[in-house]
Amino acid sequence: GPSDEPTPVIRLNQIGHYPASEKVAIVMKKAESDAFHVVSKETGNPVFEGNLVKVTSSTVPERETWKADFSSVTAPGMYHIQIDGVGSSHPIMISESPYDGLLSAVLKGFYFQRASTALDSAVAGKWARAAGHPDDQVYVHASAASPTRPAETVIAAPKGWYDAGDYNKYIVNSGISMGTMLSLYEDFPDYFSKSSWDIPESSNALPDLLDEILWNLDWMAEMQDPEDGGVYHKLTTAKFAGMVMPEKATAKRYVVQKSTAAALDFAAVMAQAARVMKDFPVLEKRSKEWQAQAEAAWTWAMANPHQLYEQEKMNEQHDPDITTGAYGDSQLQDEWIWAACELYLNTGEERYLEKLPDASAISFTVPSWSNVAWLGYYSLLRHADKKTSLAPLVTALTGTLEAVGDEWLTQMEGTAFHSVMGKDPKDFVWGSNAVAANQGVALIQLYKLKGQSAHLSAAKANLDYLLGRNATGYCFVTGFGAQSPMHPHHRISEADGVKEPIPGLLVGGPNPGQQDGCNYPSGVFDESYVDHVCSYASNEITINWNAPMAYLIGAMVAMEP
Ligand code: 9MR
Repeated sequence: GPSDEPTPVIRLNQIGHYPASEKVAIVMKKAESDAFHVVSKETGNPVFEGNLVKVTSSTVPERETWKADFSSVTAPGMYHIQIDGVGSSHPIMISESPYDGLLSAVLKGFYFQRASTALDSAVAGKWARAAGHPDDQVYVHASAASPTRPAETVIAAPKGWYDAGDYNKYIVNSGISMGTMLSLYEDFPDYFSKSSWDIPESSNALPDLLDEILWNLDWMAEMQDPEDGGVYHKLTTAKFAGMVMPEKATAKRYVVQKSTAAALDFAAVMAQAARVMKDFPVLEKRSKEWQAQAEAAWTWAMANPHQLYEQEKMNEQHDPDITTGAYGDSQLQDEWIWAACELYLNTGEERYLEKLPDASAISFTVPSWSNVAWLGYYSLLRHADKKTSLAPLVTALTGTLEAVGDEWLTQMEGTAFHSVMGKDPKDFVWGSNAVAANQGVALIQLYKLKGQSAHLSAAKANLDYLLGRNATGYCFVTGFGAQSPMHPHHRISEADGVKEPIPGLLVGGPNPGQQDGCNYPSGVFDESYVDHVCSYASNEITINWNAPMAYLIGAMVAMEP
């Protein structure tokens, strides 16, 4: 009967926990009793009784929540929480491998974003589709004209991942996505050299993670003008396409203006790719080419340090107007830092270090598409032992990360959902779920450096947040969880005629900016989410949000307790 329906009032990770993990549910409403029970699904018997503890949230004081800590339940199995007068929760899984299916799906999410290819039903199942966007005839936009490539010159730049719910391919946003995915491999090579999740290349000699990265790298490599080393900011149609399948979205595609941000992000990615891939015999030669491309992009950026991508200004000067995503950034210090770190690690050339701040000026910022400094710093820390000349900087980076991690541990206690995400309403930007995931990535970097389990636990708390322990009650990955987005702002999911959205995609999440003007159920910062296709500001999916999610889950699985 209806009384058996789980109550959404009990918020928890809807996917699962390792036996040894901290396990917490947050209850939004309470009856008289403080008691809660964890009940075994198999036997129907209670296995644990605990007390709800009132949470004092500093950010939404008027909202009352209670914490149910059931960490002491460790036996693998299926459970639910039962609270008299409140109801029973969504199912809870405790398992030695709670995230394997989720990880495969989130990584396969990148395969589903592939441009220029048909997806075969043997691999894509009911989400099989025809090929679209061959991108073998892409036009040089007037803003990108050069002596050797005047406007309307035709170039080819096939493959790549679609950025998001739209079909364009943006270098800046591919930058952070690729950096994060390459770091996942670089941090956990033992796990990811063997791990496979059914993509067309699964039976070749390369790890699936690198094959997937190569799909986008092959596109990126074509975005550099071989003549001068400059990199086009994006490959795009003039306007966003309608909500149609890729093969129906056939408007003319352009490469537009070269930008300094694109050149530096490109340089960082190509350098990191060269380093990560060079030891595979089939990639040895291309790794040298990527390194050369990285250096050429750096040289171009040094000669053109202020080529900002300002779309409106560009449209005043050139036709046709380009109105797709801008990824415009006016602060490039962090892009210099990232590219400098990757190139320095590959070459040992001190000139790159001139772009890094003094050790005393290091501060922490959570990575985002417009702020990539710490991608470079993570790489430095990863390889620190090989470069003793970096000692003062490495000490400063480690100390900074430690201070941030410890501050987050304290702040977590004052959040409504027992996660780092929630400590500050300002974290709830467009794509806030990626802020949560990138906080998790930072905590994992810290855990790798210092080995303190509290930092790993805090990373897992943000994963719990993303998988359902949050103010919306949604598990934010399509296809996963008891309450999951069904209507992401994603052209393929909307147009393919399949009821279920493409699985394994992280939606943007709560965003009180509500720039899409859709009808949201709430304006409170962490409730400001709507599962409607209209909502590109809270319910779109992107590669730069999926990448830190893949990293966070991938790290958990690779470091399996
Ligand atoms: O993720 C981007 C977000 O940080 C910006 O505030 C927003 C508006 O400029 O754009 C977002 O990026 C979108 C991009 O421009 C086009 N593809 C979809 C992206 C996610 O909505």
